[in-house]
Amino acid sequence: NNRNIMLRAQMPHIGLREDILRQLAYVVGKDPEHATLYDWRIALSHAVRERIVDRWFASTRRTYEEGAKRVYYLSMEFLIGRLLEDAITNLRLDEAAELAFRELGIDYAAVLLDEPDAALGNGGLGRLAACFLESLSTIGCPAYGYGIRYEHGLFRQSFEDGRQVEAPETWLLQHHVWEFERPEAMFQIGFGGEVREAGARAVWEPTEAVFAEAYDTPIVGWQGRWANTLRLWSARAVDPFDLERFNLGDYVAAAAPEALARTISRVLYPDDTTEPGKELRLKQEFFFTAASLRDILRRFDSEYDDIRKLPAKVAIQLNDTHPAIAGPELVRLLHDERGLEFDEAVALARGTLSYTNHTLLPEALEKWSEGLMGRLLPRHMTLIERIDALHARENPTRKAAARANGQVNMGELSFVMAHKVNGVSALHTELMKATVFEDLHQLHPDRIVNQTNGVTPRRWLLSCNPRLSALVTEAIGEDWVDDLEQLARLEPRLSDAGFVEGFAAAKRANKVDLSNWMAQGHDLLVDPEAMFDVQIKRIHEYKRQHLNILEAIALWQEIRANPDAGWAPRVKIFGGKAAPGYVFAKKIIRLINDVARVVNADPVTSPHLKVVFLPNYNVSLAERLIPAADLSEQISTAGKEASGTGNMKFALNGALTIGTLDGANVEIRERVGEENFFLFGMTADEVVNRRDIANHAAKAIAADTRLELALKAIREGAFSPKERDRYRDITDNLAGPDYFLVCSDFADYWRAQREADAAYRDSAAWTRKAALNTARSGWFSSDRTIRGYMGEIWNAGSLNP
Ligand code: 26Y
Repeated sequence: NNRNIMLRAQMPHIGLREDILRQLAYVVGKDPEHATLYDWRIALSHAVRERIVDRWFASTRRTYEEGAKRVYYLSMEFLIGRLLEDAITNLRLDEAAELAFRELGIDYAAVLLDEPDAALGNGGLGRLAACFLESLSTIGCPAYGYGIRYEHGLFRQSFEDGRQVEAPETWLLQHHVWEFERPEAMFQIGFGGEVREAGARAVWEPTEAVFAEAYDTPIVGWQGRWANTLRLWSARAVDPFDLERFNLGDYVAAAAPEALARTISRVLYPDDTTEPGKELRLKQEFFFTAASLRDILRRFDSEYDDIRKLPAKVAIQLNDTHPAIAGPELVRLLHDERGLEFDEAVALARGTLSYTNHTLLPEALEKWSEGLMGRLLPRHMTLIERIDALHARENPTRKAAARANGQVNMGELSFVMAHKVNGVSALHTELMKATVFEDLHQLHPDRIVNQTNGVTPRRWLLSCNPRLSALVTEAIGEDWVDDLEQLARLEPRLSDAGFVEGFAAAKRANKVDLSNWMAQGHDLLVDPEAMFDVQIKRIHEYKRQHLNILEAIALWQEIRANPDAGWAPRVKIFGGKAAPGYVFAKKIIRLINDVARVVNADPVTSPHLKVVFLPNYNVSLAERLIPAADLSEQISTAGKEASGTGNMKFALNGALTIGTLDGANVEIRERVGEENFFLFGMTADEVVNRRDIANHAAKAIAADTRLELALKAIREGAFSPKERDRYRDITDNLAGPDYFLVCSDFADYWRAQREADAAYRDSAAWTRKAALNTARSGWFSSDRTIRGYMGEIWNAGSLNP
């Protein structure tokens, strides 16, 4: 048996088919004749999971043996998507699995597609956390992700009459194969109550409590060399059942305690910018942060007996301010519960904690009212005050404080409690220093560092784009998979006609696949020869999907006026969800759908222009769209997109970017070369100045007939004939305040789009530019990002053999 385990570790494909059949029988309880796709998927998943577990144990053992520092990534969101294909890719089981299912006469691709996405995140921040987990395992850095096991992830989106309709997401209805329940890892988390002073210390006596129960998912890195753990917390009642009530016949009330407790981990907040200010959200934040810290200290105690070693052995990364309560909570654990002096407790906490900022948008910076926080976390309120006082003593010139004007500013708190604070792109980091954290940066000039985001090449090239991956591997070998800068070696191959043709053929085949999928699933006929122009991301005014659709309208009008001008055919593809309460964003969705209906039905323009909004954009849809994209829309108002990570995925897969100088676009353009990037729009500085110009939007409209006509068409009901003023909010906003400067950037966007058209007509030159994007995107691997955090923030090492 030991020999079998060893063999399997070295050659995981051995016996895969037999194992699938064994799992099907003994775990799923089906024979092959009666197995559904679901049954096959569960059987395959178990067969794959078995092959991870031994490595997982081995990784943990190594970490203990070496006394290595551990990294803890605390995040409210982990947007992992499907897990099965990722595990199969990283264990290099893809060929074996394909073969096994061919022999079994089962459609392997369909088995993979049967898995629901784990959508435990909203967008960029959550997806970044997922890429980081995978890179941490690939690098072999001992690490844990800590988050919440939401029963319902991000809502499912459909369209009714062009409008977004939300339905609950139910990924846990089916058996979730990847998690291990850990009833033994259970902590009681309190809320509310009183604080009793006991000498210099205090004792917090909460009135309300829930259990946090752990569920572990192994995350295996490239080639299975290492596996880390994602530990998600689920809430359950301390006293789950009211027997007395039950015996009295009140069955609903009897079950109430359990239902109430479970609401804490019931659902992911679907908002990614407007701070909800809801008690339940604050409860979620404290719930998972407090449980994680208790778990971290328990593990630390099992190995070390001197708490002063904490910063040397533990690094805790706060993914935005959502777990910021970790600062005061860790101080409470060290000071109140372990008896350290307050100042020392703060110093140890600060040495352990670091904080990533993901946004400068004022509405997304978390602030909690003192009233709410004081009621829910009375001890933490006092500790925050003392942290402020201590910081003010250390820095007499400090202007602001975390606790001010009846609110707790979680950004200020996180900054003060962290030894490093990082931005997620070079531009964003500089803007942090100059704006939100200006004061604190002056006091602590070494604290803010930059770690430009990255994406995992395993998911975002190797597995989502097998055609391009095969071509790359054929050209330069497969070392690129965990050393992405190797892609630079493709550049000399650009003089090789065979390679360039192969590149074009891969893109073309990906586009044919996507066209077929759209024809089957969505009844949409598009020409794979056309340029696939893709904007996929959350719907937001600052991301400016409305700029894109305005350009589509203007283009439609211009083609109608002049159908024979030799237009480069285009398919504009949109995808993305709006926060359910974000009325303006939902209007943008409806406008795009209305425009699509009118434009796609126009026989004059339809050979040249199609507009498509695909519903329910998620990680899996991104994996389908990105490999088939020609043009990547990264058109946010400069200064507003902290980094972007979709922009990197597109460039890596050989799409050209049309974009502003915002977030990581700046760094992408520097690397891929300005001649391979369609730049437009104002810079972040120009944006700020432009807003000071009176009637800036009206002036831009008056200066641009195309823009004027496009807005006029919307206003006159060209896309909503039965309800002419349906888009009044949008047209009024754009003609008036236009805070995101859609109008002011329109003319230059139009110019850049026409340059893209011209470039696309020269298909050989286009392919060359596309291939250069791939060859020069190696730096955007999340492996590079994680190495940056390890060296400059965590002081942590790798244990990979
Ligand atoms: C407080 C709550 C309402 C909230 C919840 C989620 C606030 C923000 C978020 C999510 C923010 C987010 O996804 N930010 C994105 O992070 C990416 C990773 O760093 C960046 O690439 C992207 O520019 C940024 O918008």
